[in-house]
Amino acid sequence: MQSIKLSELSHHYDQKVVVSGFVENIRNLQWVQFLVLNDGTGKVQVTIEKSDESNQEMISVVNSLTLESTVKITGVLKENSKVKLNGMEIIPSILEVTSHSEEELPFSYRDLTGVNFDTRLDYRFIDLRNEKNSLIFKIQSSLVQYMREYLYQRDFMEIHTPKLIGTASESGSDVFEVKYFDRLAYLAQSPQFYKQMAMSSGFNRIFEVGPAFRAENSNTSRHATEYTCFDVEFSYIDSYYDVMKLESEMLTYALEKVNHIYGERIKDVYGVELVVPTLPFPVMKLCDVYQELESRYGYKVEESEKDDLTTEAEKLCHQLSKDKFQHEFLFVTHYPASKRAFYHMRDNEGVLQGYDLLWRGVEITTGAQREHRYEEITKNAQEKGLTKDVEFYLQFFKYGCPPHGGFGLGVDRLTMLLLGISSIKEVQFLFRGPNRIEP
Ligand code: AMO
Repeated sequence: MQSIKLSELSHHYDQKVVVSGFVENIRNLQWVQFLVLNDGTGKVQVTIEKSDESNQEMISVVNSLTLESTVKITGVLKENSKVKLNGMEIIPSILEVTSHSEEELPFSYRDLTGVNFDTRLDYRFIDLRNEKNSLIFKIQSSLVQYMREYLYQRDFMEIHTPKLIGTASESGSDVFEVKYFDRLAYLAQSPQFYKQMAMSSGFNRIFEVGPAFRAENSNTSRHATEYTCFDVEFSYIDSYYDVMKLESEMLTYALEKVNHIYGERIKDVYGVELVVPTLPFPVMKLCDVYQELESRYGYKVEESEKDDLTTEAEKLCHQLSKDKFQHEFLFVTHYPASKRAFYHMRDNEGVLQGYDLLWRGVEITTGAQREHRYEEITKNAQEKGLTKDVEFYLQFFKYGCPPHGGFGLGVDRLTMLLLGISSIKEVQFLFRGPNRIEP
């Protein structure tokens, strides 16, 4: 018999059941032994009467059983209003210890207050047994599922591009080198070039959810050296407004679904209200953002810093967006072309056809219409001093390539903001940063 999920036990009263899980609690009393089993979906009490002759073998097993061992139990499920845990218990006939846990855990994962954060990361597999921590990944999985679902419904196809590449994909400085037989290779910073290649392959609408590697030696709350990027690219667009529209609709769709399933729990467990955004998301030009930050909140920066959002300006954008638009998201456009990637399209006046999307004061996305005309993209690459490295990429535009655009959305940052968690380290399954590459 297969183990059934503890969350579904209530359909099986007075039936023989097989259940498996971690031993969360053991009470060894004079006349009876109680175990609490936890399988990640729920918990159940197992009751072993000591007076029953046929239980003697099980009783001796429980006598030496340690917390956090895993067991498989066959028994009958009984309703019992005296049992505090869901008013039910299992009366077992077979108890099998499937793994033995050491007596002492490195820390108690049920109450993490005061536990050193690095110790938690060293023993992340134990840290993730904490319900609040494992819930992060259930919610993240649901969020990504619904973003995928939105795209599948619109004829997008998921592709998988290589992460071992011959040349740097974004900027040369932040790239990890790896020894590749007798030459060097690099870890992909983004699937940028390949998702555009898919457009010139006639794929029309693609996305990819995969790792991106950044050799940024910065210890901030929102940077990791490896993170998960949700990348989208699609053809036959008229402008970058089509890209912003698709992204905002996708996010709204997914957040609405997540709210339906997890909204209450997010509020209870993380103390954060999930506000399903309204469409369309507000849009502001970069120069207007700075102007309003100054006039509304007295925030001033040097002219030379105004070609991008400072971290402080990003944070203030949360307030600005709420005050001005009653919205948590904000698209920022009209960045100076000189500061952005060469593959972003510029219009006839040189205005960059790209954007950043901020949520709750943090950048979660860069997106753009791409330059798809061979002569133009070659000129842009030359202006940035890129030629040899991007030669293979420029070829993609030589034999016909539809106008297209897309975006890259950081899944880790999105999760962090959704749950109001202040550090990216908490929302990565295993954080990767300048000082951490293990376990
Ligand atoms: P960009 O470099 O802005 O754009 O990255 C896209 C998004 O990825 C997330 N992100 C990060 N998350 C965690 N740690 C990091 N070190 C990190 N760096 C970036 C952010 C960011 O907005 N090719 C373009 C996308 C495109 O135009 O389609 C790109 O990679 O959420």
